[in-house]
Amino acid sequence: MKVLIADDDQISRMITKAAVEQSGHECIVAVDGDSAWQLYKEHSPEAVVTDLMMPGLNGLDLCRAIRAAEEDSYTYIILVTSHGSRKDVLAGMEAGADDYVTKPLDPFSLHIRLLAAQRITSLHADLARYRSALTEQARTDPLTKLHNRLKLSEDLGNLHRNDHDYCLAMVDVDNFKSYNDIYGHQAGDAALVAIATSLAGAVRKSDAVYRFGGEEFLLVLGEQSTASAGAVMERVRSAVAALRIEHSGDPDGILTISAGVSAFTDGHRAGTEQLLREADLALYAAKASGRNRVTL
Ligand code: GH3
Ligand code: MG
Ligand code: MG
Ligand code: MG
Repeated sequence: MKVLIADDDQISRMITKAAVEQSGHECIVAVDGDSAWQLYKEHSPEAVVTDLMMPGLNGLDLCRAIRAAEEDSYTYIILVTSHGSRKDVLAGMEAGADDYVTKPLDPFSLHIRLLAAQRITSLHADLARYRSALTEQARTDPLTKLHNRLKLSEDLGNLHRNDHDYCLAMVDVDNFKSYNDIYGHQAGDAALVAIATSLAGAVRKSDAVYRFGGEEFLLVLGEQSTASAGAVMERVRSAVAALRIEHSGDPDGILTISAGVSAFTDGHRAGTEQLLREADLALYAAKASGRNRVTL
């Protein structure tokens, strides 16, 4: 572990440092509470061994500052108290410390506490990884691996909050019901994956592609105008057609998509629901006028 030591007394500092190193850990040493806080932010140590009484930021302040700053990580905090008085220990634990040792420091006492620290911090690291994997999974469509609607509503919320211009493109696969009927559901699934990959590959890194529903996708494009979003979508449409996935039930003989575009720009700042409706209406027009096309 990376262990931060905070003590204003030079002798105590050296004793603590020797004990921590003897336990096989890496040391970062601070001469008071303020520099301990700076070093904490700089190095994110797994454990902190801190004196209670220090000028400036004291041990209790340091505990509170660390606990307030923690998000996904957990820092195991061990207080070094000269008195070992119940009152000091209670205040320390209430401020966020996990354990304490008394001065004069017994290296063995510190060693066994650092073993506990290691176990607790690695458990917290596992939990943080698990939590972030779940967060990711909850926002991913399992078939296509695209973002799902939960992620879409979060992203649209952020775009609106930041007042950024963007365009929406609602995409629907043409005659897909008959594709399933002719080629089977499994082939249908494989075609959806191929189309999803093609959509994601045809837009810029800053644009985002979501699976909106069964064979419907939504693209969020960081475009300034409907016209330029239309040009992007025309490229996307031809990229899907270029896959040349055979579909005998389609007039073109291949799987194609239709798309409808709406825009959140200076002239038009409608709400999310309204923009989705507008993109859907444009999509409906694309379908009605013959499919395999983009409508603004
Ligand atoms: P249109 O050109 O008007 O969009 O015709 P369509 O046949 O694509 O439209 P419709 O909405 O009637 O059919 C959509 C079909 O998409 C119905 C459903 O079986 C299929 N579908 C939806 N989700 C999935 C999926 O996850 N896998 C597969 N294989 N098919 C799906
Ligand atoms: Mg002191
Ligand atoms: Mg549909
Ligand atoms: Mg369809």
